[in-house]
Amino acid sequence: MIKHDWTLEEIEAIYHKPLLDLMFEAATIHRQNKDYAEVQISSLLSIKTGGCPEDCAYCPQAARYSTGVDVHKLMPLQAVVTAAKRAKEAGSSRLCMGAAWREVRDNRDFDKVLNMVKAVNELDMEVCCTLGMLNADQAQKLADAGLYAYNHNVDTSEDYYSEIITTRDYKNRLDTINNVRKTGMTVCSGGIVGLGETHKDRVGMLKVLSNLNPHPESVPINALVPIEGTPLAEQPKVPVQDMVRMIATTRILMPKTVVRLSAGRTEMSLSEQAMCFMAGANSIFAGDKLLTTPNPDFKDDMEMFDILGLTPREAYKGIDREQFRPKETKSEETKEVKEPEKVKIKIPTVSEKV
Ligand code: SAM
Ligand code: DTB
Ligand code: SF4
Repeated sequence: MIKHDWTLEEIEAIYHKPLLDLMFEAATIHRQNKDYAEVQISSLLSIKTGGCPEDCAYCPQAARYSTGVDVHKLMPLQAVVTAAKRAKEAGSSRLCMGAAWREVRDNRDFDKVLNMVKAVNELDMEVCCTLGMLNADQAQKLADAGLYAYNHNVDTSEDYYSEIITTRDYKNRLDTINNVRKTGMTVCSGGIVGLGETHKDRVGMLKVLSNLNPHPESVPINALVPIEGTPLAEQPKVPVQDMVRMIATTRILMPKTVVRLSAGRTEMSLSEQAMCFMAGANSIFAGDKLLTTPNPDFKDDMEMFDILGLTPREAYKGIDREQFRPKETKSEETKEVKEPEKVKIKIPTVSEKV
């Protein structure tokens, strides 16, 4: 049963079950609702890195922390296409392009991103972007370019949010998610475990996500990657059982959603990741880099898939591909210029002239 009115008490009761009962329940629901052996694989590409004006306490790309991240401006289209082809050949069905922006602006960089979306779509990959806040018009332009998913994480509970980010508020995040939803694109929204939040905050975050109607099609659960130079550099490693609890609870609350075991896999053994798949995870980021930090390489992940009997899901499986083709919109430069209406000039008669 799909529910959108989960209460904190109901979610807490699930989240705090004995771990093996929780895993068993999540695995059962997973098997009832999904082909549990099929795992969706996305690759990340940072198309604009670092120099971000925001103060997200976890982020290596915030300009105000000195993290040593390699700052670069927007990548050229050709380099994006090359990276996308490489990801597709390695086995990814989706490319997620990330930009260290607070929000999208209506400028030439945004036009370039729209062209990147079209170009990657034409490779028959699912295309995702994570570019910060969007207004309704910008969301529609991305949808028209053929974007399949937009990632915008709520990150944590509303109560804990201001401890982590002060340069925008929770409502801003929900407004962007709403703008994405209205276009027909799919929503990817999740959060981070290990920011110093309480169990109640984690439950609170899952309440927000599971009360969205419809549920996000994809929910990434990230373990904090602690970055030197950020305020959260000294956070302890997230225990694997906490990731399992979050993934299993997400699976139970949102049975049909793709639950993504996201950042933090380099710190996990194969058996720890197996527990996460058992608890209902059915997606990963693959490729040796997330946005700026390391990730297991494809070869190791494919070996893991072999051992666990998992298979990659093909792009657009069970989805109306035509709905996500770029629309035939004309760019500003190529729009037909309408002939100006002829102005009728009345030529004065000789008698009028005098
Ligand atoms: N600037 C855009 C934004 O904030 O929406 C898009 C890029 S941002 C890097 C995308 C997401 O990456 C963040 O919302 C956060 O959930 C995740 N993230 C960033 N740094 C992380 C870290 N050190 N550990 C885990 N997740 C992280
Ligand atoms: C998400 O939830 N996790 C990804 C993706 N969405 C954009 C990003 C993880 C970033 C980890 C830190 C880094 O590599 O910079
Ligand atoms: Fe900027 Fe996004 Fe990093 Fe926040 S998470 S500092 S908005 S790049």
